[in-house]
Amino acid sequence: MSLSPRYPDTVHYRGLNRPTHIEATAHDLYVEGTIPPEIAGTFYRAVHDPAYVPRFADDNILSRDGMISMIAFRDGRVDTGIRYVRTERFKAERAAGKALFGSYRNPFTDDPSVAGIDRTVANTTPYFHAGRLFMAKEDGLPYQIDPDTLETIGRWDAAGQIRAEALTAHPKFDPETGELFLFGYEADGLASRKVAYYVFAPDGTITHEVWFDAPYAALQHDFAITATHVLFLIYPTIADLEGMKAGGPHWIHHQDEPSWIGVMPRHGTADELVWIEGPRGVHSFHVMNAFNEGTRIHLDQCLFNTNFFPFVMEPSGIDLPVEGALTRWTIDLSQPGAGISSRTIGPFCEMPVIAAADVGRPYARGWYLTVDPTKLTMLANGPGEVVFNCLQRVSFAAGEPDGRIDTLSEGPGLGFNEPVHVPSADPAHGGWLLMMVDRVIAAGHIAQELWILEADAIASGAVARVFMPFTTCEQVHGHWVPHARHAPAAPR
Ligand code: V55
Ligand code: FE
Repeated sequence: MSLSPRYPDTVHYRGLNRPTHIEATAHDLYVEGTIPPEIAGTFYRAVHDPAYVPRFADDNILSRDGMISMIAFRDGRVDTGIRYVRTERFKAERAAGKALFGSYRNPFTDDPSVAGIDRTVANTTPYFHAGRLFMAKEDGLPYQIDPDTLETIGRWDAAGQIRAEALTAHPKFDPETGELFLFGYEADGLASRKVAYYVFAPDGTITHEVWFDAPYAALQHDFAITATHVLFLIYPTIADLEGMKAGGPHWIHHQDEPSWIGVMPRHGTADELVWIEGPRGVHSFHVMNAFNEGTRIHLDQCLFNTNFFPFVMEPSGIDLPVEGALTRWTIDLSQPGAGISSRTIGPFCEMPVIAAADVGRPYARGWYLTVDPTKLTMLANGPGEVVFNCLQRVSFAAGEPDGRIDTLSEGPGLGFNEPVHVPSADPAHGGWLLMMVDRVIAAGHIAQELWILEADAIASGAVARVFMPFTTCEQVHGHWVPHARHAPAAPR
């Protein structure tokens, strides 16, 4: 560890990871093609852009300060805006004019002056519930954001009702009840096994709270709901408190430890929670969906043979070729001792997306990003040099993969970000995908376009493209908020 005077020359700060610090708005953007009139709402995006040179040159992308980006559609007009989330951390560093917080999720590397100040950078997912827009990261509580101006309202603990120190950046919304499901891990302190689980009514009031211990202090990035149950997903990327105290990383991946599913009725109690053991060493960041079939529960996820982040593999002493696939795990609530059965249902994938109406239910379609190795671009938009340049759609008939995979693959020179699905009012139409596309226009220079695709005809390409007037850093996750859920303020 050495103090770093300028942005490190690593993949975490190069290419699309080169800091921009842009805060801007632009109205009535230039559009090629025709925007379907039923696309009426706002695509909120989480972007990460470090405001200051990191204290340590080996820091990684997950530490970068969160920005909230919006692309608002109204009457065929498109507006955009982006602002930093004014986290407690951002405000302290802006006042000092330099980074005060140290490495990713290691408070022992911080300047002593910031002890006790909220460490989260709120850089992972925007979400909207009960009239409130949030920006979340799994190491802290979310920050509430004004959905029209993108100004930060502040750290949100539901007026003191949330006692957990952190909440997931992968909220689940039930399409029928309107409930919001959240959990937090390391919920009562650094490297703790405590998990807190909350259910919120459509009006935002907390209706259910459960605390329990996980088998170990795992990186629980995502989780799942079905129509009846909640699934807590434990893969063996485990917090290392002693290593952190020595200035090392938060996470060590344990290739020899089992994975686990904790399954509980949605409104159940800790003594109804059942732990089912799964394969050793595997890891997943993202769930596509989960659903019931009789007493069985299926969980579809982007599963890998290890934690693919190089900054997790290296300190863990893991030197494996990374392999992944869309994988279905099945458990049977009538035979929890039978464990987890696993099978491949699709190719190597990340950033899975489904229609909001399908969450927790049997479903027919999903989308995800992958890599077309014949059209590679070295754009450095993630933890590696290679970008996602391929969008695919899988489909299921009576729950089984139907063998059809649609593909939109572009490049070299183009990179795809996680799309959002926008439903159509026409039940015979599969809706739309909105996807930010990065395009290399000269060495070291990138422009961005928002592509609008027919969700069931992605191979046909964009029906409209919105040319973005400025380039932002990389998007993480996004969220679509239709006008029916938030009536936007009049144009500014
Ligand atoms: C991930 C992303 C995060 C994080 C932990 O994609 C895991 C995985 C952008 O922040 O804090
Ligand atoms: Fe995620």
